[in-house]
Amino acid sequence: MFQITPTSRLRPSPYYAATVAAGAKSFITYNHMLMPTGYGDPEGEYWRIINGVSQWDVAVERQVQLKGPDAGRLAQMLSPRDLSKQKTGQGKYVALCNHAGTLINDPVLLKLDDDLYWLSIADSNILFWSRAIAAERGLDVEVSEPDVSPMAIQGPKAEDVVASICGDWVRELRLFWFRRTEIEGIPVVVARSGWSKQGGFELYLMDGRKGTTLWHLVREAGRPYDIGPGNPNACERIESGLLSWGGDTDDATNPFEVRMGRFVNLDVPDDVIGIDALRRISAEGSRRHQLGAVMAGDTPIEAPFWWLPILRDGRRVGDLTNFVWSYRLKRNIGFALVSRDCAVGDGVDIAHGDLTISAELTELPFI
Ligand code: THG
Repeated sequence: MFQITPTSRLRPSPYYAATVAAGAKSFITYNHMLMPTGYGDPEGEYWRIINGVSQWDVAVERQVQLKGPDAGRLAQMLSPRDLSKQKTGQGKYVALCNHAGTLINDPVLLKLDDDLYWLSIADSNILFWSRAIAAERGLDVEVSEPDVSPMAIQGPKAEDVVASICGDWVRELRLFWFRRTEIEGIPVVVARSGWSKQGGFELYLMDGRKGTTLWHLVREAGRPYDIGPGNPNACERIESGLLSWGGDTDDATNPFEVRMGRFVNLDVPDDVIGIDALRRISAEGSRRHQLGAVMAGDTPIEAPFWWLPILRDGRRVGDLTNFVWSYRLKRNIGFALVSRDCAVGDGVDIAHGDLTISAELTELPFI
């Protein structure tokens, strides 16, 4: 095998040394960084998220900081979700769209103060995008990437672990809400969030020199709960219907196509980027929608590298944008991005190399 060298082009996470020491076996690139994607026991790592508690290096979820008198105006221009009632200490899952209404990222937006916001981004360059929009609109706001690196603690026992570190107040946090605090002198933001439906928290480390210290602190606090290393888990997130921007979306996907219509408010101000296009798409109805696909057969099929064609009655109707063997459903399942006239219950065929796999379209989430 070859070796990959972390450099400024492939920036190491503050938790890099700790995850390598914990036995990280594979990585992906995301926002020009490396993220661990496995520690050698895929099924054990999955059940730990479902039944226990798991510790993830998600420093690749970079923050784009908006700071200054126009920070709130810029945040609203960037997102077609109504932010007028967002409180300090509240996060919101938002769609970022371009002028054509195409989804270009799906971050969590944290409001730290009236003049301070973080966009906790998926894998596309929102730093450049936000700076360009701020400059073109003549806004009084500074856009930067701060030294902030999230670690996720996910699973039904995550609350006990984080409460043992931070105190019982974390039990009262509502979904996506957060508070700034310190853990043994290390500045962090503690949020109830994370890319699983098993419950959990994210610690946004605000001092990149303290990655190893924070990792070990969480590992020690988690020991009574049998915490172990893990990562954003493909099986859990597909079962739970969570979107992976850039994985389940292409260069023409709008929010309505991928179940994000509930995060688009058509009556936001006219200066919100893409809102004209989104109003038109909403009125006309979008071309595609996202359903589940449950494949025939009860043994694992090797997952593909890229989207697979979906056919109905021999005609191409869309793509399977991911798939995985579900440990809970004991079926191969995936997301189908298919034309509007496809419906739950339809039988389809999936072209997977030399295989043709029959499947049934279903509602999302699967579980
Ligand atoms: N945490 C943080 N930053 C992130 C992610 C994260 N940045 C990148 C990526 N993940 C952003 N994408 C998502 C996608 C889905 C959810 C969160 C971030 C999510 N969705 C729930 C759902 O769809 O059911 C809840 C949405 C809601 O009801 O508001 O949680 O994970 N820091």
